[in-house]
Amino acid sequence: MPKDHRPTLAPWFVYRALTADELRSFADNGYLLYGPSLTDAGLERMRDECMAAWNAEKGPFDPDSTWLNNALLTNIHHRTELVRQYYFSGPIVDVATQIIGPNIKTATSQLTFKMRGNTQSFAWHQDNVYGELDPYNAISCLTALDDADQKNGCIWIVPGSHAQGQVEYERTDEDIQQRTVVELDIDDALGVPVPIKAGQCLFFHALMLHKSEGNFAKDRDRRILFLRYADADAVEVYNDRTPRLGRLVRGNTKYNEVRAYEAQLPLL
Ligand SMILES: O=C(O)CCC(=O)C(=O)O
Repeated sequence: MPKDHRPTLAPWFVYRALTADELRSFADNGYLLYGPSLTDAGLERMRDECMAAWNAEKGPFDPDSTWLNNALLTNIHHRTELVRQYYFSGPIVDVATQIIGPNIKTATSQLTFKMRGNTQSFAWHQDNVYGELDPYNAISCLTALDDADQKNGCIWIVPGSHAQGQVEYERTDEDIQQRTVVELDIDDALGVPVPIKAGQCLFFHALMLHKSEGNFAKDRDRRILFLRYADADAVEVYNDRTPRLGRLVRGNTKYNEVRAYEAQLPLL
C-alpha cells in the first residue's frame, strides 16, 4: 500500500470524490468542472512556486518569441514541490481513478500560460492528436491559477465531442518533436466557453475538442497548470506502441519501465 499523504497535504489540497451524477455527466459530456481542489493557501503557494519556475526561464509575454516559448513550460513537476505533490498525490489523482480505473500513471505536466499581452489563440484540437495514447481514455486536468473567462482566454469545448472518437489528422515525427500546432477545422458555433475560478480544475477527456482565444484583458494573466493522467499500461501509438513513461501513481502496470519511472522522485 502506498503511504497516504493526505493528512500532510491537507493545508494545500481539498480532497473530494466525484458523485455518481458527476461521473455520469463526465461520461455523457466529456468534461467536468471540479473544485476547489486547492485551498486558499494552496493556491497562493502554487502560484508562487509556478511563477518562480516561470520567471527563472521565461517572464512576461514576448511578442518576438514563438507561441511555444510564450505559452508552455514543460515538466513543471520537476521544478516545483507543490506541483509534484499535487500531480502524484493530490485530489485529482483520486478523480483519475474514478474516471479511468484503478491503474493510473502521469502522462504530461506543464504550465500553459497566457500572460497579459498574449492575444494568440490556441486552435481547436484533441489532446490525443498531439500524441496518440491507447487506450483512449486519458484525461486532461486544467487547474486555474487565475480566474479564467472569455476576456482573458478561457478554454472552449464542444460538449459530447469525445464520443465521436479521434479525428484523422496527419502528424509527422517532426511535428510531434517540434510540437507544431494542431489546427482542426471545427465550426465555432458548436463551442461553449468554460469559465474557471482560480483553484478549480477542469477535467476533460483526451478526445474532447477544445480551443482557447487570446488574452485580451490588459491587466490580467491567464495561468493554467495542465496535467494529464493515463491508464498505467497506455502506449504511444506514434512511437511503435511503446509504453508512455510516467510515474505510476495508483495500482499496477505490466511494464517494468513504467514501474521504475520517476519512482525515486521525492514526494514530501
Ligand atoms: O492554454 C490554453 O489556452 C490551451 C491549452 C490546451 O488546450 C492544451 O494544452 O491542450
